[in-house]
Order: sequence, then C-alpha cells, then structure tokens
Amino acid sequence: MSEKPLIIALSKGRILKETLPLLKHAGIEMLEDPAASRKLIFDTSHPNVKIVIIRATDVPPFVQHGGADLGVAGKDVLMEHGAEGLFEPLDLEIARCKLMVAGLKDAPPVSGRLRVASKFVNVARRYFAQQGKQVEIIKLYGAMELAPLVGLADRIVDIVDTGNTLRANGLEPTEVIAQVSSRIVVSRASMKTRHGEIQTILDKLEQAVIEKRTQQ
Ligand code: PRT
Ligand code: MG
Repeated sequence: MSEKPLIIALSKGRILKETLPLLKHAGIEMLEDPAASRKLIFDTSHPNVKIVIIRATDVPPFVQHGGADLGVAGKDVLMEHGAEGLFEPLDLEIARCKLMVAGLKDAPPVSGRLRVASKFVNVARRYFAQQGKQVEIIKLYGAMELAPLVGLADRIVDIVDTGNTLRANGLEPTEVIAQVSSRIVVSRASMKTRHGEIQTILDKLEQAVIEKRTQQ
C-alpha cells in the first residue's frame, strides 16, 4: 500500500448525504460531521483514505488536475466540464434529476435569436446547436428561473427534480436534455498509479449500488 493517502472529493449537500452510506459499505466512514466543522479535509475510518469537501462544480477539475484521486459529481456538472483526464467508471444512481429546457408557461413563439440563460453554457450551446438553432447564451450562476420572468431570456437550461421551482415561477419544462445522476470520477493518472486500491473501492461501491437498487 502506498504511503500517500488516497483522496476522495465530495461536495456538501445531497451528494455528501447520499454518498456516505455507499462509502460506509466500502469500509470508509467519516470520523466527524463535516457540517459541524470548518475543515475541508477529513480523516476517515480507513487509515489510507481522506475526504475533501469542495464545491460540486469544482470536483471534475480537482480530480482531473491531481487534487484528488477520485470524486463524486453529477452528470450535469460532468457534461458541462468535459471528460478530459477523467474516467467515469460507476453510476452511483443518487441525486437523480433532469437537465431541461424551460420557458414561461404559454409563451408566444420567439421571433429571431433565442436567448438562453444558464449556468450550463456548454451543455446549452451544444444542445441548441444539435437542434440547428443559433442561440444567444447568457451565463448566470444562480436563480436562472428569474431570467424569463424579467425578460432577460426566452429559455433557461437548468436542473429539474420535482418541477416545483419551475411551477412556483410560472415556468414549464419544454425539453429534456439529459437524465442526471451522480457518478464516480477517477483521474486517469491515479487509475494507472493506484489501480489496485481504487479498484477495490470501486468494486465495493458497485456492490452497495446493486444492493440499494434491489432494495428499492
Ligand atoms: O449549491 P452549490 O452552488 O454549492 O452547488 P450545486 O447546486 O451544484 O450543488 P447541489 O448540492 O445543490 O447539487 C449537486 C448535484 O445534485 C447537482 O449537480 C445535480 O447533479 C444533483 N441534483 C439533484 C440537483 C437537484 N437534484 C436539484 N433539485 N441539483 C440541484 N437541484 C436544484 C436546481 O438547481 C433547482 O434550483 O433544485 C431546484 C429544482 O428542484 P425542483 O425539485 O424544484 O425541481
Ligand atoms: Mg445548489
């Protein structure tokens, strides 16, 4: 076993909450509650594994550039970031949602270039290009739902789970771009240099995913 700890990157919120039970199955438990701590790096019950807690959108670049050996990221975040330098060996089947296009309910047809607000600018550009539509993309970091209400954009591209956020703002989904769940990502470099350790964890995580699936 290598001396250097293996580092797993997670993000706070639903990914952390839903990943911890799966990691427990793989013999990796956090020793303290990250919600009650200002620390960013945590020891685990596994002597050679540490967990870092970062922003969801930072997980792919963090793993890609060697800040962590593996991580958990939503497919939405992976589609936006791109897959360079990353393996995506396992779908954890957690934090499920959809990437969708939405607009004002009963909006009249748009003449001219469609204006699309999103934090998923690459996903949005690719999607509309595939439809043969040239659109103007407006990058926002949050509160996308507001954009059509105030005339900033004709459509948004955003995550939808229950649809409550759209409905509460008078919006309706128009198209599904992708079904989303969270995935394990592993850096290509770590997959080469620490293959055994990582594969052991991946096998146990896969078992946990299968068990959870058959219980549902
Ligand atoms: O919040 P922060 O900016 O730190 O990062 P983040 O929003 O990316 O993190 P987090 O924890 O909110 O989401 C992490 C991952 O969870 C996302 O990348 C998705 O893959 C997945 N996921 C699953 C969701 C949702 N469900 C979800 N409902 N991510 C976000 N939402 C938000 C969505 O943005 C929208 O505002 O919830 C709202 C829609 O929910 P409904 O139920 O009203 O449709
Ligand atoms: Mg959020």
